[in-house]
Amino acid sequence: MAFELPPLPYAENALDPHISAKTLQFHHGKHHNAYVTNLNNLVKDTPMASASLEDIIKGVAGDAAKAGIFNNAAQTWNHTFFWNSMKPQGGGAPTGEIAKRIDKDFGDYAKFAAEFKQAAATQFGSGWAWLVLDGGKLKVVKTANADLPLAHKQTALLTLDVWEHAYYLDYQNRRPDFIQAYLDHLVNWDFANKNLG
Ligand code: MN3
Repeated sequence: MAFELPPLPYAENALDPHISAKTLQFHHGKHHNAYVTNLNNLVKDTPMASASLEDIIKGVAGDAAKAGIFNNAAQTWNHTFFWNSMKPQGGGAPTGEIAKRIDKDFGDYAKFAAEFKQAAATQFGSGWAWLVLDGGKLKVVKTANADLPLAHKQTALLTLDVWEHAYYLDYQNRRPDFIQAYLDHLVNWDFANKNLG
């Protein structure tokens, strides 16, 4: 069965004004959709067509001859994960187990937020900022282009897309304002808690 574009977990205007309906229409309806379509075309009539997205990503990571499959499979996975990393009226200080783990591994929420902002702002060009679990410890990491924690034996807990298409319609060149809005108004800590397992 072909891979499908999952619906957004909220209405297109639900994250407004921090992320506009217009941005979500393009970002989900055009960009995310194109990765799914490209992936289906690339794996058609191969054993990968019936594999899980995660198995495809792990199977082709680091294989230069399969970079196109990796990029489109990873971007399909990354965007679904990104939509779920946000919710309307989200953001602010964490709750539940993730709050305790952030205090333990970063010192406090403010130190985590500063590290996350730095990673997201300094990812040169296109990429992603992540909160991950790495060997039992929380870490902030950034990845370039389609790269993702799964390719580095890390468990993703939250992500922020810092490709220009994620914020240009709403923030133009002001990536730091987009990062701040994500932290203050959008982060879905329930999703991070669920990903802690
Ligand atoms: Mn994107």
